[in-house]
Amino acid sequence: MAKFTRKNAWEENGTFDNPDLLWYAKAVGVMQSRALNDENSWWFFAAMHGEQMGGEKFPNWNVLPGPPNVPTTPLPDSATVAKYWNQCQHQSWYFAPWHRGYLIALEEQIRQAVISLGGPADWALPYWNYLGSGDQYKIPPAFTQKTLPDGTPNPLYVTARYGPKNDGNIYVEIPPLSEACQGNTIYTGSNSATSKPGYGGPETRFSHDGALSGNLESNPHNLVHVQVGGQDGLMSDPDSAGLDPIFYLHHCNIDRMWAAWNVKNHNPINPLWLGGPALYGEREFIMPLPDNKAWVYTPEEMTSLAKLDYTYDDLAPTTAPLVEKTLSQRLTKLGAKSVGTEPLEEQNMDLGNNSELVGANAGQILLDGSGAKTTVKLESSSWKNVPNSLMKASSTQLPDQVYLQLENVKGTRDANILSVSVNHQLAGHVSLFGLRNASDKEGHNGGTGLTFILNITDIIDNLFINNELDINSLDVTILPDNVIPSDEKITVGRVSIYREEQQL
Ligand SMILES: [Cu+2]
Repeated sequence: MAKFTRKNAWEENGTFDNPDLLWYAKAVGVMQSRALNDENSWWFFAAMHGEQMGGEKFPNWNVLPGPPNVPTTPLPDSATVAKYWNQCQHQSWYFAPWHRGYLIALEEQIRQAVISLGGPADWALPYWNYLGSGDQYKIPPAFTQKTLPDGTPNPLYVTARYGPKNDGNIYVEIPPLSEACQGNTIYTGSNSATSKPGYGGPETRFSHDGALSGNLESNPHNLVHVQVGGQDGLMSDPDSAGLDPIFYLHHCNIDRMWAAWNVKNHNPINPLWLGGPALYGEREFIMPLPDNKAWVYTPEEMTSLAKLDYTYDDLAPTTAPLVEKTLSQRLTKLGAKSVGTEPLEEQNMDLGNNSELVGANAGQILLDGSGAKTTVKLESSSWKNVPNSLMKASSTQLPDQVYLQLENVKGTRDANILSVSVNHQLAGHVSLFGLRNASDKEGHNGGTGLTFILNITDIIDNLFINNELDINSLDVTILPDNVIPSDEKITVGRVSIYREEQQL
């Protein structure tokens, strides 16, 4: 039996009748009463995820609207900052294990504060299962009350949390949010530029920001950040997200999804993943604990919940109905053996590295308020393989998978979601969480921006079946969910199409 069990935050309807939430609120208040340079403070923990103090850069914490009223002094000494701050791992295969350690450290801080207030010694961090049934797509109500039941200010209440429509209604939209990533079978695809990132993300070194998110990180993780935060909300940028108390319940659910995925699927056995960036001589993963000790951990040490002495009240595999896709229905009729209960798209999302570029648009496009349209010219000698393979699709011959790639997407604000369509059919939604850092020339990856990969095989198959598949080109439309402010520029470096042969 694990010592600690993390439970659903929507118990008792997500109100302060749920003792996990009431004690969390009080303990967050204790951490918030500590100074910025105290390693046990709320502010220090948020800065370990990320911060961009000073200079012109957002969020420049002193300009954030309160509450919480975020201190910007006194700063810790520079050695402490270098050791702890700006540590979070994104667009990386270290995303899941780094955040698991981060949650454990925060949970321990909160638990000690709970105990100091006379609360239960087995308090554990609750999770927000936004993909669950009923009202769970909404933020638990305890986070939107201005006061606690005793009338004092509610530390879980945050001003800069605006929601998907920027109107202060906080919920997630399903779709585009989905748990389709749970159907992936491979943690990390190969790490060539055109490879699929897999469930857990591409192989990287220490990656405070990067180009390509793994599927768990893309959806639901990145979408939830931007939908909860809205335009310039704390959750919409990794350098302010840790200031919002809902952050940790969101990540607790991501951690739970990883644990549920591990019931059937394996983590990498690559020593470079197991050992973490410290193996390359880069920064180690390190957290302060309440007794003023530092805790250093590796991804390998994050792979067993039993060893970490906690569990979840629910680790059941996904129960949501999977979206039936035309192509998989077609193949099921044909008796293709690999088409089971998982959608074909997700099964193949992490396969192979035999992809071939079949076309690209003319080059960089600028998104204005109404988005952008572009035409991808197809190279007929390689593209003709796609309709050929769709025509011949059978139980022994799976058709080519077709991927659309948005390369080097750059901009200055993370708070947007792009809807991408091919020939007027929706291909998917991508969240720009991480965009600002990924576009920063002085940033970790030199400002090359974010890259997104969408599987568009079903769209191509629909066009093919309806005799509408143009052999020369595809039209791609990119629409922002939120209006792009006039002082902001979002650019897409290139739009390209790849095909990938399938082997049975
Ligand atoms: Cu996050």
